[in-house]
Amino acid sequence: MRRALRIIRAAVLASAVAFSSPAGAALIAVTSDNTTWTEISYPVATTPDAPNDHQTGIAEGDIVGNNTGDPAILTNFDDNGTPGILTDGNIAFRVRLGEDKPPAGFTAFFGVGMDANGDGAIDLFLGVDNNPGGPVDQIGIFSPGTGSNTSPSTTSIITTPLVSYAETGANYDFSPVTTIDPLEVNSDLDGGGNEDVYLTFVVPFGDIVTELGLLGITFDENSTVQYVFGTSTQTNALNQDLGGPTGGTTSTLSWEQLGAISLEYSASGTPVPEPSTALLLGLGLVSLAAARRAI
Ligand SMILES: [Ca+2]
Ligand SMILES: [Ca+2]
Ligand SMILES: [Ca+2]
Ligand SMILES: [Ca+2]
Repeated sequence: MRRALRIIRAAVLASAVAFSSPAGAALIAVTSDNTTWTEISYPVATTPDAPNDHQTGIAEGDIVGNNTGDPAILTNFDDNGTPGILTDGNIAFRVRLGEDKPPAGFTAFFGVGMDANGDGAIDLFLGVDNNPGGPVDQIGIFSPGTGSNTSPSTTSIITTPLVSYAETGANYDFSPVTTIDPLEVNSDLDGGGNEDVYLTFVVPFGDIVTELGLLGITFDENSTVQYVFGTSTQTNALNQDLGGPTGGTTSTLSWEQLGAISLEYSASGTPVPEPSTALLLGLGLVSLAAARRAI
């Protein structure tokens, strides 16, 4: 089975290379300011992440941000200039962290868990693995472990990426917030005395589509996804800080119960509207009718 999957993966990747877009297609500029990015929000309209709730005492792993001008997590998408093709282009994420602790540069793991089929379980992780214990600093697409991956306590990450990318000035950036966000309100949200920083990375979207396809999930830029974000001092779990809740990195609550999974977005970054009141009312009447029938 595993060998068959490898063969399928190789074949799909080969075809992806064969049909890849010409060089020079528009890319997301990793230092572009926040005004061109989409802020990721949570169902509970609280601070996207509290300062000083990280588990390790290292503010470089403390996700910080608010809803009043200093966003914690943002996304961006470019469609490769091919609006008719929904599986190419690039997707990017940006997270705000409490400081750049010496040595200069990001020296931890930042993971973006994707629930790409709405069942509450993380299907893939995208991430920046700059953990000193790792083989090399890299961006990657990672597989979750064999647990249910529905809560912090059931989630793990296979440390060897399915696909990896060398970090370059085109797909990776780690910059002080005042150089990234012209609308900056407070540049030190954790109050630690050091300017906050934005970590930004880009992943080729087609590779995500391919990996989800191997899991049996059909996905394109219009597909709905929810995200879990976290930092870690080891690549195999998000042990440092989670976007959303205060603490909770070892919680047995589901991602949703914990408030650690985002609202729904299309992969291209458009918020998916909540079901309308009329629809909810309709569903309520249907269930009421069903309940009456059951009595
Ligand atoms: Ca935090
Ligand atoms: Ca550092
Ligand atoms: Ca899922
Ligand atoms: Ca700070």
